[in-house]
Amino acid sequence: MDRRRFLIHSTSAAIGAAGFRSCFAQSADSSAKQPLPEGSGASQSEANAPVAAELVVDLQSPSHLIPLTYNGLSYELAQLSNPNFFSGANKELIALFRLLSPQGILRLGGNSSEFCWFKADASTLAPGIVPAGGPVAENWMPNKLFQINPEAVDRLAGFLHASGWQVIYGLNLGHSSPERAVKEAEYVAHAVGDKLLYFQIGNEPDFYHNANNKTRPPNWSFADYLTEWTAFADAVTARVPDARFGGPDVGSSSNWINQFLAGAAKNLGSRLMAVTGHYYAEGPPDDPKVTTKRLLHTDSNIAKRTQLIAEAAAKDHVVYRMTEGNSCYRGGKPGMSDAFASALWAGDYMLALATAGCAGVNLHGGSREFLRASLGDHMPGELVSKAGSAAKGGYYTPIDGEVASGFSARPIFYGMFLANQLAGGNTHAVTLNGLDGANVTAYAVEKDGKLRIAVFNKDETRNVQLALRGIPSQQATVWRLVAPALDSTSDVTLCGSGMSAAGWTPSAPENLSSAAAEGLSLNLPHASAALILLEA
Ligand code: BDP
Repeated sequence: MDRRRFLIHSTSAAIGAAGFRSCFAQSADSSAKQPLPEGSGASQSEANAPVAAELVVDLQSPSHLIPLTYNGLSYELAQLSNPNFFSGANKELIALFRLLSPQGILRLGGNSSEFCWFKADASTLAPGIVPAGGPVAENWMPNKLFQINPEAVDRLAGFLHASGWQVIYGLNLGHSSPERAVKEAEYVAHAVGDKLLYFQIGNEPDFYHNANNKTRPPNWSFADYLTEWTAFADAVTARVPDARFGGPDVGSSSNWINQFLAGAAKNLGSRLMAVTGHYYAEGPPDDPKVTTKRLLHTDSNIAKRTQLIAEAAAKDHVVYRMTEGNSCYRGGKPGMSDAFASALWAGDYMLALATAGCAGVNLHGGSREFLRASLGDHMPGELVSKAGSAAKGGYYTPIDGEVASGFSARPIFYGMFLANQLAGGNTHAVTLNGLDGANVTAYAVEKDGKLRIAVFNKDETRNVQLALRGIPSQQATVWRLVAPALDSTSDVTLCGSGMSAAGWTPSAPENLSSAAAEGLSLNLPHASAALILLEA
């Protein structure tokens, strides 16, 4: 457990909570193996009396808008070394992006962005890179360069126009120069136009001085970083006056975010659009302490810390965005990151951050080739993969596949989709009473004049019966998110249907109604989620 719980100040609390969780002592995978009934549904409820609890929506609570651009994906920048991937011709990938969000944000960065170089013209040569010293096993950064051609950026523009998404484009700070960054930025700004949200410069610079990263010497500090970063940003601005920026894209340090806010906001003024950081809930996958049970136990510090940062950012007229993260760093853990558990985690996590004032979340994924390369050609999840279950992509990727074989939606995609149903709505505070320790969370928004409530029962065994209070309506439609088991890697459905590049149609909406005196009540089986769409 060496790094990357987002927001360093919460690390001790997180470790404390892990200690508490260790009373569930078990091997890395066992928590996910208990089979649940088909659809986690009614027959199980009979065997397992539900916890009678209350969900109260406070319609008078302070409220803020969850932006329509909240939902996002993050990919390695090296993905552009294959110009056929992000291309207007990649219809299946475009269809899945559009399904996930009509207005999402694609962030291109990751470790590989520090090893990408843009071949602006025939005379541009590859940068000389000194390979990280020491044994390969201790180097967790790429050990090769990735060439990006102008053609790949042109095709990226086609992809963005076809999907409706915007891009956060990651420029190489680790092994590049302001001159190279300027040429790349000029080309990207021209080709991508208004689909460019902003540039980021460098990936997880707070890790640069680490022994398994070695992008900078051990004594390299935030002050050194800000000087380098500002030189890049100013050089880009001199040639691309409309360029906007986000940063510092830290791996874990909230101190760096605060210092960046103070330094960069002062230097850049309105050229700075966002402060950014990463969050991996657990890792690495070969650590036996990394379990589904831990993943599903919400770390309340994350929302609190996010709120503090979002509030500080707002004072400087910028937003806070979580630009890269997932359930488990170092490529994810099979049976967890690629399974239904990750759908419940992602939906809950995204809405917890949205409620805390975060402007958006980009969950990381992409081709296995580039995720593996981003980690110095390691993929430790393979060590704990069950025989015959070798994942075709990175274990945590929301969209699996390649241009040649086609693309499919992983379970986590469904959780992201569910969370996105609250985007464009104004938040309302929700209180859950009488849960008796059951692991349930809920979020509400008012969208187009109607209430929408997302409820996650992340408990592995306990069903709940939720009486809905503070709600003006006696009629609702319910979409359920279910799968055979927490470790199911297929057969996930939302409202009775699976999702694919061919689309998604809600085929099993449930009606919820009540006599006026009783009010609405929802039964929510363990290991499932639901979206409640109030009629008025
Ligand atoms: C992040 C890197 C990304 C990796 C990811 C991981 O930015 O390139 O793929 O970790 O560990 O820190 O899975």
